[in-house]
Amino acid sequence: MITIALSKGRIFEETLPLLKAAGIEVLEDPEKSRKLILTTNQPDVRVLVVRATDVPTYVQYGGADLGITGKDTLLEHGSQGLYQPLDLRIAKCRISVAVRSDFDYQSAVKKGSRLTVATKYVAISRDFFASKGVHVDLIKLYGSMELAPLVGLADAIVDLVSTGNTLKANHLVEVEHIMDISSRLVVNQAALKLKQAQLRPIIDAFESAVAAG
Ligand code: PRT
Ligand code: MG
Repeated sequence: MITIALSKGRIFEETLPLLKAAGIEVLEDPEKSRKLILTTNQPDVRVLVVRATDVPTYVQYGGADLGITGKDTLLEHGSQGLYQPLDLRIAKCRISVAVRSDFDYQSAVKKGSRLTVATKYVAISRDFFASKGVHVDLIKLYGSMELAPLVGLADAIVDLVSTGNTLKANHLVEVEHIMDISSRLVVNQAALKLKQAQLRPIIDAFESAVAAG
């Protein structure tokens, strides 16, 4: 049995064509079904529906053999026990620093002010601001980071941006582009050895599908 961990939403949608290229079709719609284990057209391949941030954990501990997860999630989780053979170039976005449009970020940085930064991405933020030599107090949030500067909880946020519409709607502006993000294939290292014969063709099919664009 091959078990693939996926999260609902954009990653699931953008993964379907890659699975199809590997001859795998998911037989149930996770948006409609309450089932957490989905069957596929291949009797020995199943899909687990897990929270996006839990994908690396399932794969690391062997609850799933393969998973697809954002580079953002992977950087926060750490990559112990995970083989990362492919950038799938799906679910693309960037991770940025944003502030209220009336907050002068550049002069705060120049003055050496201590900034309060709200984010779900504590590890990425710590590394980024340390590399710039900016002192920060990090506040961990689990969602809706955009709210924090609006109510005075933080001077800045570190969050994912794709169209920029969410920032705009909340009168926030991007002041730093930390890095580009896309989703990665992650494979359990022990499974890669023990299930080579079944996993290799899937990884190779994904690779060709990504190369074909
Ligand atoms: O939603 P949940 O709390 O369950 O988990 P999650 O938010 O971690 O999962 P999900 O499915 O929302 O995101 C999974 C992955 O998709 C992320 O880890 C990223 O790698 C990737 N991705 C790509 C994005 C976006 N684009 C994106 N735009 N994830 C989130 N967003 C958010 C962004 O933070 C903003 O708040 O979508 C909002 C809209 O963005 P704009 O700029 O288009 O307005
Ligand atoms: Mg989300």
